[in-house]
Amino acid sequence: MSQLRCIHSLIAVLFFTVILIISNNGVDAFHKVHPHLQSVSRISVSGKHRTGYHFQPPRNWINDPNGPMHYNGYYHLFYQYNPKGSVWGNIVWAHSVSKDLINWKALEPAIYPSKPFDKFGCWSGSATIIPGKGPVILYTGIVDANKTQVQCYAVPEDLSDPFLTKWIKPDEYNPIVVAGPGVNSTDFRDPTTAWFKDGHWKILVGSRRKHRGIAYLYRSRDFKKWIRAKHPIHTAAGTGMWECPDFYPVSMEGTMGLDTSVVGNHVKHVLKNSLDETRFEYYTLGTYFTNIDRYIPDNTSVDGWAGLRYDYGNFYASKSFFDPTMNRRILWGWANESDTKEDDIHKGWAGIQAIPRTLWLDPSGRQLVQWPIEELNSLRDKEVEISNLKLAKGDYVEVKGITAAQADVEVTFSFSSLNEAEAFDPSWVNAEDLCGKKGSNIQGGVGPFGILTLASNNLEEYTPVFFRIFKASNKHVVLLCSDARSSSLKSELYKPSFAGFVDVDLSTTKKLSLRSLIDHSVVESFGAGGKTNILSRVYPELAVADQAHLFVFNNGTVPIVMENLRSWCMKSAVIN
Ligand code: DQQ
Repeated sequence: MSQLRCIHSLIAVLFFTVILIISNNGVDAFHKVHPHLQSVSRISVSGKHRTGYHFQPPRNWINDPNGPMHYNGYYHLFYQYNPKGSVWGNIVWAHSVSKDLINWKALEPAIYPSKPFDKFGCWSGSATIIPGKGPVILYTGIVDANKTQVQCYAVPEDLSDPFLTKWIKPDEYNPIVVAGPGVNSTDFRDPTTAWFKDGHWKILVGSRRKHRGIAYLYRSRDFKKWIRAKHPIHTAAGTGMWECPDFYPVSMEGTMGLDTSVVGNHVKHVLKNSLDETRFEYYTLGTYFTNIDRYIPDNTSVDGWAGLRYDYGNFYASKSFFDPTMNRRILWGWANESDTKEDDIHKGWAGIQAIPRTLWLDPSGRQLVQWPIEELNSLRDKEVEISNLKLAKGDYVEVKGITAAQADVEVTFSFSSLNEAEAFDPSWVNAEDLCGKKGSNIQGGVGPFGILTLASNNLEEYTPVFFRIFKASNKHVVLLCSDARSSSLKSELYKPSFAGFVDVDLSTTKKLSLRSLIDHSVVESFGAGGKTNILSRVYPELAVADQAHLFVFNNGTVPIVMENLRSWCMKSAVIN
């Protein structure tokens, strides 16, 4: 009997391990740790796949954007950085400043291990600007080799320095928060930007209890003494460790962003968490009940692994901030790698940041919408425009005259009828699986149609970004794919068939738009005006530099009209 129980437990353990491995997005939970490689630095850095206008430092490993903010005329981007090598490790807060969020000047690291409470690492966190006083950074300090985590604060040494180059960690009150009884001290990190309500500053800290994701709430009157609230602001079963929580209001009308402290009937709140177990993020929209300091997601928001994502591709540990100069909320995300650690060591760098995106609530109230910040347009150079091009079944048309490896493409497609749309099987709940089944070469009814980015001369390599429309019992289902499977001749890369469903009503308009920011090893796409977005990191062997091409295509039986395509060669940003 006991033997049987033993076998059952073994099977159960095996089953859950397999589920975890499968669901783990092809990467290990937490950052892959390779102690012997952490301080291996290359003398030369490979430029082959380096980006022209996506943020990346001259060399080495980067991950999460930290505490972005605008202060006294400058945008500040801090980010997790390994100064000694191109795998994760030796983490400091690197620091760059910018006037326009596109061109960046690097400064010395703002925060690095220097105190007993952060001797083993300075991990992610956020900035808060205290009215009349200036910015404060909250970050996670790693205290010991067991990775015990505490929350710490740092302030600028000299507020009159426009770059805020040096940051100090006052001994008084640091660390400001330690995991109390019942809190998992090795999964307790990434404090949010604080908001102010009823005489208190409030922050969230990500954590977990067993497999339940948790956002603990802390309150403070003076930003120094912090007390944990009786209840977390929110938790969700089965989601694992919540990294980099982000919590902020969005206006129920219009596209303007709001300061993090705004509450009221005219706003909804967003809670985003980065899931350590899947390395994907999800967010919910809901109501923040300030009287009890609880957040309750709307019943239209799935609160779990299958929830809404900012981005259905390589996009993680994101963080938003309110930009008062243009009254907008801006989202930054880390675009993690798809190549191998051997490649990262060889090329001397790993990781980039996505293009900052403005974000607002869709009029439906069911989801957010994102769009690249308008400053990006300043890099647009030579333009090619094509209008009213009919794409019959099997047509592939090259868009000539642009630098296809470094471009910005905006295109609108229309279709006269949806009658021939393929039937949708309700069991197709996973968009990525569906895209894997119905790739760009599999003929459909309405679609697949879209663009082939980073395509080599004879189409040995290409990253297709395309729509496919299905007919369900009472509506049409739109799928957006960014399929990396054919992106490179190299086999050992992570090449998923990234995809997301697009919540659009095709009964009123028979059009779909797509924008793709192509940048050597990145294809960052925005479907239907930013409703469904997918960033793919790809490493073509042949489709590089001037050997890369761009096509539009249709592989559905219904002819598609490409109403308009505008494509720009993109200048490189100045990032040092
Ligand atoms: N990266 C940081 C952590 C965070 C994780 C460490 C997310 O603070 O939880 O580099 O990528």
